Amino acid sequence: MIKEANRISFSDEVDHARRNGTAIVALESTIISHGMPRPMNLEVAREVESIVRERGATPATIALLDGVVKIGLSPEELAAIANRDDIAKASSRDLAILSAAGRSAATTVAATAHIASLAGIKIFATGGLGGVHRGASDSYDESADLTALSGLDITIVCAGVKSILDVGATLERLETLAIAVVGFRTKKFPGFYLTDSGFLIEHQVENAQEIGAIRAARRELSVNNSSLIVANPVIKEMEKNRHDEILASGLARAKASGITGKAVTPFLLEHFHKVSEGESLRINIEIIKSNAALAADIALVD
Ligand code: PSU
Ligand code: MN
Repeated sequence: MIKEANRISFSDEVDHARRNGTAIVALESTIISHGMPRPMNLEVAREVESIVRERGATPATIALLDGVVKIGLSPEELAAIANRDDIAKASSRDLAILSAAGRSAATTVAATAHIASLAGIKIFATGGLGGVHRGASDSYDESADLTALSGLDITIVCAGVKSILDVGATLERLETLAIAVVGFRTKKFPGFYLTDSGFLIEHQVENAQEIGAIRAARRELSVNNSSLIVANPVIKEMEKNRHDEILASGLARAKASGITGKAVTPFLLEHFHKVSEGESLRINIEIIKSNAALAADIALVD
C-alpha cells in the first residue's frame, strides 16, 4: 500500500470514499490532455466525473501534477490537465522520472491502472485501450498498456481497442498475457469507432451483476493476477467506409511525417477528429461516458 504521502495525494472526495469503503472508479487523464481538443476536453472530463457520481460512485481521475501523483483531481487540477501546455504523456515507465523532476503529466491506461492498483481501486473506465500497432512486426510498437494490464488485477471498461491498431494481433497478445476479455451484450469485439472490429470474442455478459460474479470467481480461483477487460461497444458507430478512408489517410500521413513512438496514438486521434468533422469526437465522448456509467455500476456491485 501507499507510503510516500508527499508524492501521492488523494482528493478529499476520494479520501472520503476510501475511508467509508464506498465504490470508486479510476479514470485516466491522457484522453483529456492528448486525446481530445480544447475546450471540449475539459467539459467532457467534468461530465464523465458527474456521470460516475450520479450512479452513486466516486470518480478518481488520475494524473501527475507538479511531481505529485494525484488520485482524484480538484476542479482546478482537472482544468490544469485539460488546459496547461506542459502536460506530458506518462506511461508507467515515465512516472518516477517525471515525478522526481517535479513535472506534470497525464497518465495513460498503463500508468493509471498502476496507480489505481496502488490505491486499491479495482474498477477503471477509459475510451479505448492501447495495443499492437499496425506494422508492429517492423516497428515493434506495442502499447505498454498490455504488459501493465498483464500484471495488475483491475477491471477495465473500454470500447475495445482503437481501430487504428492491429486488432487481431492485439487480441492474440491479450490471450498470451492471460488478460480476460468479456463483451458487454456482444460477442463482436468492438473497434472503438466501430461496434465490430471484425473479430469475435468468446464470452458475453449481460449486466454488472454478472461481471461482479466473474470478479468474485477470479479471486477464488486466483486467476486475478492479470486484468479483466469489459468491452462495451459504442451505440452509434462511424460509417465503415468513411472510417476506413480516414484511417488510411491518417496512417499514410503519420508515415510521411515520420511520427513514431508515443506520438502515434495522439496523432491518429487528432487526424480522425479533424477529417471526420467532429464525428469521431462525438463517438469518443459517447464512449467515455457510457464506459464511465458501466464502470460505476460494476464498482457498486462489489
Ligand atoms: N483511447 C482514447 N484516447 C486516448 C487513449 C486511448 O480514446 O488518448 C490513450 C490512452 O491513455 C492509452 C494510450 O493508454 O492512448 C495508449 O498510447 P500508446 O499507444 O502510445 O501506448
Ligand atoms: Mn507505442
